[in-house]
Amino acid sequence: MTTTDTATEHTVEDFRERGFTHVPGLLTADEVARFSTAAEEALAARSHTDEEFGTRIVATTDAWEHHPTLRELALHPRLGTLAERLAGMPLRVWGGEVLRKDPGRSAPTGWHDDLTFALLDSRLVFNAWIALVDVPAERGCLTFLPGSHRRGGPQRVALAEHTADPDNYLFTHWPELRWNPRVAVPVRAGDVTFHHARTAHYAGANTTDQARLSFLVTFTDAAATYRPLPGRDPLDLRPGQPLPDHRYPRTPRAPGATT
Ligand SMILES: O=C(O)CCC(=O)C(=O)O
Repeated sequence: MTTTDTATEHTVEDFRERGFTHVPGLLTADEVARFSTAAEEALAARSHTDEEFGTRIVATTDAWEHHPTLRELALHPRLGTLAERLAGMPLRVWGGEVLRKDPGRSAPTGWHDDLTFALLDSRLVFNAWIALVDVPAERGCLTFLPGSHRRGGPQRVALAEHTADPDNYLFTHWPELRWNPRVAVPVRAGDVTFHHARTAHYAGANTTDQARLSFLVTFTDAAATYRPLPGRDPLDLRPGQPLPDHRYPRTPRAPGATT
């Protein structure tokens, strides 16, 4: 039985109710080995370290567009089929990057939601965080605030609020989130967690002696349009423009996938 077969109603409900879900065993061990090698190649070719927000994550820039093996991962039919089941709507791939948290000089990824940064007008944006090594809590697994994607108030705050106070802007704007249970999700190599762009999340520092390596794929509603943010307009698209198919392809489906 494949992972897509086991994307049960429970997984879909979990994603919609809690704003995240964990699917074990998306990738085989051979795939993990191949995509990890590709991830390291892409990091060596073109990467930057996030010092601005202090996470010290080493990340690629548009790896899914430049590295053919990572493009395969971003457009992996099992992943795409799962993503569309969770979403219940047609999707596009909007991004795919390698993230590495090195041992030694690692730091936590502060509490944030992804919609604050999203350059999209979209009914739904969400990430698939694919583990390419085992990631127990000590290596910096993701931690979520369940249900936080359904909080009241504005859909998203101004990017400037995050810039002014990257680790606390969510709690300043939505103080009730402080009292939300926090759910850490340790993952094995080849597992994937999906989280809604409005779900508050965090990741601890990597306190182990092995790098934390993952690949992040961002999905959006296929009908999304480009929406630059004040001071942030990096793409060669007009505000309100539908996303071009050649650059942001529709999500591929596994052969025989039904819904
Ligand atoms: O990998 C991390 O530490 C953070 C990732 C993240 O924020 C995300 O996937 O949205």
